[in-house]
Amino acid sequence: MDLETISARLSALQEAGLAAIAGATDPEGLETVQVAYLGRKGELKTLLGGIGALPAEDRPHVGAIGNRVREALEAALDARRLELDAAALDARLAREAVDVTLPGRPFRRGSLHPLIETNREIARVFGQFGFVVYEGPEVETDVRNFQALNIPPDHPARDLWDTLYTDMPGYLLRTHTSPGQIHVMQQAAPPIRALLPGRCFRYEAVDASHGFEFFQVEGLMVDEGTTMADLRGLLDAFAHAMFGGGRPTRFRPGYYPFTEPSVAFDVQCVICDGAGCPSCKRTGWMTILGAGMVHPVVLRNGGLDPERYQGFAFGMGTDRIAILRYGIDDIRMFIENDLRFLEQF
Ligand code: 2NL
Repeated sequence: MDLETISARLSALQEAGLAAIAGATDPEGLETVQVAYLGRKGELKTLLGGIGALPAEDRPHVGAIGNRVREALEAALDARRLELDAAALDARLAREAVDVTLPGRPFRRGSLHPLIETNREIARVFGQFGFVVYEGPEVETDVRNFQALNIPPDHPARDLWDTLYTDMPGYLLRTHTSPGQIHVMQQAAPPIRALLPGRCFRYEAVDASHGFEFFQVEGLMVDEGTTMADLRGLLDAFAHAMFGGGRPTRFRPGYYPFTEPSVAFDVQCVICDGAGCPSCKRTGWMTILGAGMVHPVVLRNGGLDPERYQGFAFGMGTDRIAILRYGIDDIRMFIENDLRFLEQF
């Protein structure tokens, strides 16, 4: 190969290279072009490899041309790389542009379920009297749910048709939150002021006033010298906080195996103010909870000495309290989760 041929090939190579660089449309394509022309096994290296066949005096000349070609290609590569990067940035900015003048997406606020709301309100009121909220398990032992509470084996509540039993012998779904109070008595030392809200289960035929699961809140106080008068004063304060100050209340005799004596606690009907209406079955009173002095046998089962300590306990269905507060007439509403109902609270 002579000087003229190799010079001509070098300038042809430069032109082809410049064209390829201009034709690259992305950074990867540009990289390929760079390797093909300037790489270790690229066209320029290959062409200059033939320099040894030239007469010695021509070699510097060809070397100089070769350098100019490489510099020209490198400059073009750098310029094209800047162009492509700028184009890629523009495209990305256009793609990710945010129109800050668009109105925001409406965001729907949730609300607490009315039963949870009611449980919290009950806990807030008793919290002011020093009652602390505890929670017990929903699966309980037969011992804590029945035996410890002085409910004998032949008691009707233990009928298969009232209690949901598990596959594991001796374990059942709690029918009230009282077994949680047994946990508290066994673990805490008096003075005890415990509040136990929670879901309970009964094997019931479902209708407007019976569900197979329901929420209950139970309270327990144990100390030296606790009396029925303490119970009455506390429940009065509760009734007034929930249903309005000054509303008359009363105790009626009741029966529970775990309290002695036992009472039903009534407030004057909030619908008719005692005049008598269908809601209170014309009695002028509405029963809101059951209560009593903790049975000595139950205290002993809780690990406490009934000669030294006395206690009272009370229990209420959250559903019932919520119905009275919100004027709802079908407790199934609480578990059906129909948003049209729930969104009203
Ligand atoms: C109701 C009545 C009541 C209790 C629950 C209780 C718990 C212990 C000891 C004694 Cl550990 N009593 N709980 C007492 C009286 C009534 O609930 O109608 N609940 C819906």
